Amino acid sequence: MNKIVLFVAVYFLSFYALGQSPKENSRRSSINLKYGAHRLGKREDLDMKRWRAYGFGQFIHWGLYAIPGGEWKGKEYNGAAEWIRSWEGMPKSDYDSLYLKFNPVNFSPDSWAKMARKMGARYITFTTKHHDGFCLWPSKFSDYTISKTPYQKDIVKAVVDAYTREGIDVILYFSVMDWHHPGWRYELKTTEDSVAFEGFKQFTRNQLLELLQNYPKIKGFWFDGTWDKSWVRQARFADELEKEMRKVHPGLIIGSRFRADENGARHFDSNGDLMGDYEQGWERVLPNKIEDVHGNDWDAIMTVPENQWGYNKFWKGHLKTAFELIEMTAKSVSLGGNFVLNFGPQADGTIRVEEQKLAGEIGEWMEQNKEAIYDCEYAGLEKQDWGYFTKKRGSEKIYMIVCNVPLSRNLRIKLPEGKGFKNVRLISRPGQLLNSEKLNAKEYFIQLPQMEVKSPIVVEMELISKQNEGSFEKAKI
Ligand code: FHN
Repeated sequence: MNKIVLFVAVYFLSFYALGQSPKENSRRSSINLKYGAHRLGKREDLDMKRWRAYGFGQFIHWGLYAIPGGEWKGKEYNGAAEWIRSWEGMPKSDYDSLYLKFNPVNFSPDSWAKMARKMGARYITFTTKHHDGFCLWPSKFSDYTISKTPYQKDIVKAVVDAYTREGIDVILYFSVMDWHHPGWRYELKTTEDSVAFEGFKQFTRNQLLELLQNYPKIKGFWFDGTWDKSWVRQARFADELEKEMRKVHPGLIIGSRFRADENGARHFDSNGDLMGDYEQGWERVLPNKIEDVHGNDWDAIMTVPENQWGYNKFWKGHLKTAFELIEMTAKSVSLGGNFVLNFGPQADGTIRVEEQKLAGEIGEWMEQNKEAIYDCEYAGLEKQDWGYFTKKRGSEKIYMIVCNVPLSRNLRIKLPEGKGFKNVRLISRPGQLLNSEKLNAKEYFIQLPQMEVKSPIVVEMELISKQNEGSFEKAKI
């Protein structure tokens, strides 16, 4: 008996000393990695808690690609507008001279930030440099920057300052892949390639440290363009650089797209552990169930058309409606993630009317219903066909974001053993309690009143332990 007690104590103490839970540790132990995940489980510091609570954010892709907007000399490019430089229909020299024409005289960072705040965004991810290598800040390490344009002014600074003033946190997007830098390679095949790429690595480090120094208010980096073989083989360099950035900017948030481990595994290391502070792979697609996110933090980024990030004058195919985007936001939060909606401003600095309209419609809904999105998490309740449950962190408050109102107006809910609920009401009519009906030991109907439904409606309630079930209201609307 004593031996068993001793064994159990040593077993658990060993994990405690390593700062890992038994489950996490057993996954970790399979392969010994030098450049794998730096941490197991979620970050629990204040910066990360703040990130986790955002719920909804804005992405902005802006750069030289906004000038052609998906078209060059009367010909239409069928890919994503920000990739037009890679198209044979546009000579590289034409693209590389666009900076001479970049002069966004109507750019008003305050209007952008105000629009984002009214839309309900709590953070922005902003492109400092996309794959074309053009820098929207006056980088000391490049000759291809905003200061060489007729506009000249530092756009990154203007965005960081304006959004911060509006209470919106800023994350900087940075593409490691850089088509402009002479040292960039997709693959390192020769010694000459490796030498050139060493120069590129130092350039990348310099630019990242420069961004941290210039814009100390930022909360994190959103990395992109990290999938090519050349970068995937830089496990040690990227690992050290990540540590260096975190050291100079404590609290910095970095997603899972920055680096690969020594075996080339990306996002998740060779042991299946997340590399970075949150999973950054949900691009234009959302998880469907809580198991899909493996207990990690995550965000999902979404375009309005199928796949256009930078400004595209044509915007073909299905354009997502405000209703669809609100539903995606609700779904993301219900599965413990943040939802981030992309905007592609025009070359003159204005935001297209379709995006302004969407922002207005989403904002109207957010104004009324933000309580069900901000600081909310996975509710632990079985999903129902009418929509999504969210739960206010650290409380028993549950929200039902109803995207499909049943013809019967009865919303089915299923609660865990021993749980009941009270104070059920529409967020939009806090003074009126809703009727409910018990179906069996765990299931209930919440009855919606007759009402016009133009966008998702939100019902709130408090979960209680079953012994208090007597306090169940059956009130008339
Ligand atoms: O190639 C880019 C694309 O242009 C866009 O920036 C998206 C946004 O996440 N990232 C890359 C594709 O994954």
